[in-house]
Amino acid sequence: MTATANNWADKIRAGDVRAISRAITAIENHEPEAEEVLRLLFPDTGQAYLIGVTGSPGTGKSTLVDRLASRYRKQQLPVGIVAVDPSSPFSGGAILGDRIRMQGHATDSGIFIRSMATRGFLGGLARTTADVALLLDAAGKRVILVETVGVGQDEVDIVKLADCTLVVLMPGSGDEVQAIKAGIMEIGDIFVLNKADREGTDRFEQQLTAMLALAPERDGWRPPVVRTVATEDKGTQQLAAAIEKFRGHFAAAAPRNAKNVERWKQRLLELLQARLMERVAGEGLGEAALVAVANEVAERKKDPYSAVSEILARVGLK
Ligand SMILES: Nc1nc2c(ncn2[C@@H]2O[C@H](COP(=O)(O)OP(=O)(O)OP(=O)(O)O)[C@@H](O)[C@H]2O)c(=O)[nH]1
Ligand SMILES: [Mg+2]
Repeated sequence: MTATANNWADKIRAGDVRAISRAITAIENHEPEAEEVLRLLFPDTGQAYLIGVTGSPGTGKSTLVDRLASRYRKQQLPVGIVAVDPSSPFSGGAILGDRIRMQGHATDSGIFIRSMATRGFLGGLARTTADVALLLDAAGKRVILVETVGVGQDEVDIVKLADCTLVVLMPGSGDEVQAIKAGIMEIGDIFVLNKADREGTDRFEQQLTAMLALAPERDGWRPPVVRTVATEDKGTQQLAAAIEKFRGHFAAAAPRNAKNVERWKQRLLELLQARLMERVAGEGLGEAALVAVANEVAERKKDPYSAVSEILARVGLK
């Protein structure tokens, strides 16, 4: 380990905002230094509670995150917020809006806010988010809120990292219960019915509750529905209480360990895959070379099994 990495890690542990920001950029760009720093910091992780917040665009996720963050700050808990927007390659309007809304926290050093909009060129936004969460954990954040727009597999993978996942819904505007993607329903530990000031809230809640009643309990937990009006800070106390209840429900060592082991198993597989792909790419098998091989296979000039064996042989694996 280099002195620079050690120094950098020390600053992160101390919560130095610039050191944290630089490390996140390094993680996003897959710089080798990022891994070095993460390795040093890993023993300091495992303290933070990670809350995933997902839902369709505009349902009020950022407003809710902002409200929850304020609550945790009142309890003196250091908070990290990561807003992931996989749909836009650059920081888009929505994220800028988030920044402005979260200005209320701008002078509070106990809160760290970062938006991530870019996919690393080697893919793996979920992996990047997981590493950023570890970093914030090592930096002393005790609650980490990760906001992501729940549409694709990437987002589902991101919330899989979370200790507790909130699915944010709102009445009306086509967000009808029937239209909600099954994948999103399955990942919710708590369902937040935000914009409960709107018409159709009662009917929506009835439908949602009926639908959730059909789903099997998970380890004795039945996901509750919590009504909120985030803009007026209504129901957010009940939401924080529901999160605490969920946390308590899974606080017993055995299920928590099982969940952790399962999560690390998945992450190890992802890392292995990523590492392997990086090595393969390093051996000159980039996109173009891969297409060339795929062409040969498509034209039946080569079988796919031999093709993969040849690729593995290039990186010294049989
Ligand atoms: N009426 C009403 N409006 C709300 C409520 N919560 C949020 N809003 C408004 O809904 C709009 C979207 O809120 P955001 O918090 O940005 O929603 P979001 O889910 O983070 O949006 P994206 O990140 O773009 O997907 C804003 O104009 C909010 O002021 C609510 O409870 N009631
Ligand atoms: Mg948002």
